[in-house]
Amino acid sequence: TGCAGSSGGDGGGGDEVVTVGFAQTGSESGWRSANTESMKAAFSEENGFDLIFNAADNDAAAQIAAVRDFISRGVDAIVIAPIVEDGWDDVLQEASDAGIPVVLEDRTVTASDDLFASWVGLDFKKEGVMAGEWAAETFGDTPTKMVVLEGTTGSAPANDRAEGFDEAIAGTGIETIDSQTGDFTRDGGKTVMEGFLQKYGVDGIDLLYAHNDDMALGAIEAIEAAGGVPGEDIQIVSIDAVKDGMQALVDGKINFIVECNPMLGELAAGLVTDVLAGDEVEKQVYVEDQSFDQEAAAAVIDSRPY
Ligand code: GZL
Ligand code: ZN
Repeated sequence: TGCAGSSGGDGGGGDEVVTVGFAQTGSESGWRSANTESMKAAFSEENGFDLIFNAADNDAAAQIAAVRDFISRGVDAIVIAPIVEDGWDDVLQEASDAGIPVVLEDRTVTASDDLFASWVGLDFKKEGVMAGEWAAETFGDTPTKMVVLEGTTGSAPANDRAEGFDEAIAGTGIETIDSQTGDFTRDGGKTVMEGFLQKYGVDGIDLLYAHNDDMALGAIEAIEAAGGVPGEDIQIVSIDAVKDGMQALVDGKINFIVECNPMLGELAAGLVTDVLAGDEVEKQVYVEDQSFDQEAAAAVIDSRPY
């Protein structure tokens, strides 16, 4: 199996610099900032890389254009965190025709896995199941009105976190009364939650499932502005476990968080190095996630790297 854990190094053999184009989603959340930092640290000059970085501001068309630009510049390898799952077949085929290997990090695509060398990331469906199992254990048969702040429409995490959560709460008293995308941003979470609160009132909502901490943090602002107590009047379960989310958990404003580890840089750089060296690599490299309740968060918050 590919030694995906190997650090950067001179991918092309010898000590020539390896030029890598990295098409990042944008800078939509605290998670994304930590992921970008991890990628830039791994694809560093001292590790033998020349990184061309593009952040597509959550715009799928702009991200595909950035990948086309990398192809025309003849980079040695391309890394992508695909904003959405669909629409990748053509440009990935063009990269393949140009002999440029593609490694996916974080999110996945629906295109055939012949069109990319490897993917490293998290099991989003499992994250949804872990969040849903907490909700099922907490609310059980009690009639519970839930609203959902979905991630970016068409993104793998939004699709899979919804699927996993819904499977885990099947048969419980939890009813989804509304579900809308907040695009993984704080502002998005706040605006959509304001709409939910206008529609149902604080008393009409028992539980919020947010697909990431940034939207949960925006929703907390909206709940407090409406005179509600987040974590009590409306319980909140979220995913990512970034610093601000963990602080809200310690403060009792969020009740449970499933981690989604953004530190994927070393693994991605190892995969690029292996692929360029002609090594066999795993098609999928999964990183483990853990989960936190309020006391577990208090125990680790000072030692968290992001
Ligand atoms: C998940 C990642 C998601 C995070 C969000 O791996 O793609 O995108 O959960 C981020 O915070 O915006
Ligand atoms: Zn190897």
